[in-house]
Amino acid sequence: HAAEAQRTDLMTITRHVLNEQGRHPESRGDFTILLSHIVLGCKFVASAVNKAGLAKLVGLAGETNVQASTAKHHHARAFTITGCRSVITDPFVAFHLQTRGEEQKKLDVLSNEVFVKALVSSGRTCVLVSEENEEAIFVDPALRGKYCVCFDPLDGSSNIDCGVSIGTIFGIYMIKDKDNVTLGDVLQPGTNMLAAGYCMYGSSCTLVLSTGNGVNGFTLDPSLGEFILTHPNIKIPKKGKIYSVNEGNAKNWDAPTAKYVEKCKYPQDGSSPKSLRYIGSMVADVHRTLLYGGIFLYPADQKSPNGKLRVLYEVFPMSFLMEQAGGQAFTGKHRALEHAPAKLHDRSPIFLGSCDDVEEIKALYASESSTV
Ligand code: P6P
Repeated sequence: HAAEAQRTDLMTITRHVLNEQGRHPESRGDFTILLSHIVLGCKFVASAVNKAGLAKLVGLAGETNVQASTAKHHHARAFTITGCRSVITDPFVAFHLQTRGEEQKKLDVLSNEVFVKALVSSGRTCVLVSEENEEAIFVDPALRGKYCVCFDPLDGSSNIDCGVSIGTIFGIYMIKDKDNVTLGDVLQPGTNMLAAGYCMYGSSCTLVLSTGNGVNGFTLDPSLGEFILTHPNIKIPKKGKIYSVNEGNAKNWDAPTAKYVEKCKYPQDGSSPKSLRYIGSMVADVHRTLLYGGIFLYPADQKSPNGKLRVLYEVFPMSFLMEQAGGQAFTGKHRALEHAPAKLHDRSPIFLGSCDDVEEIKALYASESSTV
């Protein structure tokens, strides 16, 4: 009977968050409404990604037309969205409007538009930061809510054409005064984040989320169109057997990173070498690290002194999740979440994963700075 009861007791992501919000008596359901719009965006992208091969949506924006030579991605100018609710009430309508007649949009641009419209139409956001938009998006005052969402709508999109898993990454903050929101409200340390998550579009569609009370994983059941709790209370193993880094950058690494990777390959304590697993899509590499343990590194190097990954919508959300799952996240100088970005698309080096593994690289950086 227990198994039967379990099978019919569908713990959807919405129900799970409602339960968690129950712990905050003052909450009026705003967060749950915001999350339901993020979930809708993820369902849309999952469906578009699955259809991509058929609908010729594959590939990046601007790849074929003339401006591609100047900018790989369309960076829309700053814009305020007005009256969004009246125009597009549902991302699916948006999608069909866009594909009917118009030149089909590419997945990265399409995903961004769907998330922006879904977040604005939720009426719970006042400022958005997207990897796809050069400037922050300040929502029309009539539609404003108290949250800021920083997101990468389709991270790893360069992998679309070969079918490697890609994903959406997001972080959520509360804004003190939504009617006077400024860029300063967005450029805050990751320690102020309320919630973070990612949705991985792979062999299955998995949404991993933390609202500050542990990490839970949900898998999309396409027959229901619902994300069902499949990975309750994820905890990353204390130590792992995998290191994940782009070894192609080894020539440019600084000494502590080089020493650490050397230790992974030629351990001096008689332990067996770690395995190297590197997919090149952050969501996929981080998801494997979270479930199997180990360490993911995107270090600084001479080519990119601040590393490659972006603070607001790659480093912060993934660092938040790692800490909530009992792991660590380090920039080479300090705890990743304590960094305060100066600009919207700032980058930061990142070492995240199992507690003991990150501890080792922290010790190497500490000893280097003490000898300098
Ligand atoms: P590299 C994908 O383009 C991305 O932004 C992340 O998803 C991924 O972790 C990283 O870049 C891969 O970078 O330089 O190793 O190809």
